[in-house]
Amino acid sequence: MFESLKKKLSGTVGKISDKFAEEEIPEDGIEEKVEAKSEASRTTESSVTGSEVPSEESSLLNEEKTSTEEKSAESEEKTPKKSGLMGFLRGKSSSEEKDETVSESTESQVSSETDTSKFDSTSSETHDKVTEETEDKSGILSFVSHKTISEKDIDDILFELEMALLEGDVALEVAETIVNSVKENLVGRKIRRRNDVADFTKEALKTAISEILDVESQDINELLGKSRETGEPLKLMFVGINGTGKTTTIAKIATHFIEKGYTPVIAAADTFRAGAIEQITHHADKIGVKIIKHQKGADPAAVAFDAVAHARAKGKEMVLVDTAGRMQTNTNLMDEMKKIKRVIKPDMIIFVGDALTGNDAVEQARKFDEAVGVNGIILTKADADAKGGAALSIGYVIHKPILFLGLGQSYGDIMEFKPEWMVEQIFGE
Ligand SMILES: Nc1nc2c(ncn2[C@@H]2O[C@H](COP(=O)(O)OP(=O)(O)OP(=O)(O)O)[C@@H](O)[C@H]2O)c(=O)[nH]1
Ligand SMILES: [Mg+2]
Repeated sequence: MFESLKKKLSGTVGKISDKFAEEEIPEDGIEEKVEAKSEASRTTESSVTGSEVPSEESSLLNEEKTSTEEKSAESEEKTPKKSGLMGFLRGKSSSEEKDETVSESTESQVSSETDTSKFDSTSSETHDKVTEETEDKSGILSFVSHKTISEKDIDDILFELEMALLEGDVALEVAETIVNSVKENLVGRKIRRRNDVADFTKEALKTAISEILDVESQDINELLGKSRETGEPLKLMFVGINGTGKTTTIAKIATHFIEKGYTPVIAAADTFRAGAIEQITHHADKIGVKIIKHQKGADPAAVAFDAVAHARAKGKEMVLVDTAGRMQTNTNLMDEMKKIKRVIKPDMIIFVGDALTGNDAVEQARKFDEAVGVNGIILTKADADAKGGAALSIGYVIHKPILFLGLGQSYGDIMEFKPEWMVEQIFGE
């Protein structure tokens, strides 16, 4: 499930990582560097206190640093292109402006610290920053070892991601939101270890997708608990175009809640399509649920009304209303749905969409929402859905939660949808 979406996102992590792999960022971060130079550092520290004369190694190191900085400063004057580690610090984009003050004073520290005796500067501002850097990254060498991610670094890759998401049937507004969120999250972040890039990117994508999936949801279990207390059945009306899986889903939902100890009743309110009443009767018989039906061509609202009356009379907690997916015209279909809604006043109107139809499912959801108001979504055929576009987009676009996913053709093939679960599917190992 969602394999293709997973691949696209991990591809982006890879591409952004590769982009920075050419940069001179230490593989294991500054700790390793500090360790390698520990002798030099120790000597440097001693020299700060003035108790020892700096060793040859330490002076050598300082010389190296001075010449690197000079080169960088020179190259910066000639060309804005970033060069070397100091180039990273100097190559500021607009988004790096926020770090500008720190970077600049850090650089000036580097220059002044080339004479290690000046390390313990009397300038309290400089001293604070050095201390901060030193405590934070355990070594004065550390502040030449990072690069700040700029918009320019990732723009092309994120554009590619946006295109890939669109190809994967992710809705335009969702693809844009993801890309903007990732950009906002990454730009300005400092890379200190090579692995940081992959970790940051993965986290940024995860955050973006979690936010997209975070739609406030009504808990059917809670509503059912209330129904049991009040004796008023919970009325769920299932809508969607033909063939998306409404009838099968009703049988699955009934099975799901029977297992939780509730007693549903089904209303065969698709009186339009030939064979629809027989189809749902067959399911109801198989799972042992009472079905209320009239003859073909009868008024669907009247069937739904009778089912509610039956549930009230018999103390059943839920009414599941099957509806038609096609009428003579689409206007007729929506009018029919509005009429059922007026007559039984459902607690929830649940849109059933076929995950495999991607953006079409999203557009259908939008239309039903505009016509009758949708409270929740069930996406069917998720078992065969590699793209994940509809699952990712549909809730965000109509601001309604996905309640369940259909995962096959058997009655047990349904699961409650949890955003965390989808995030895990996409980013888990
Ligand atoms: N693989 C898979 N197939 C499903 C799923 N849900 C439904 N189907 C299949 O989709 C087809 C259509 O399902 P129905 O339940 O008849 O769809 P409907 O929305 O009631 O269709 P109409 O009555 O024509 O409006 C059937 O063959 C189902 O078995 C699912 O989650 N996974
Ligand atoms: Mg049907």
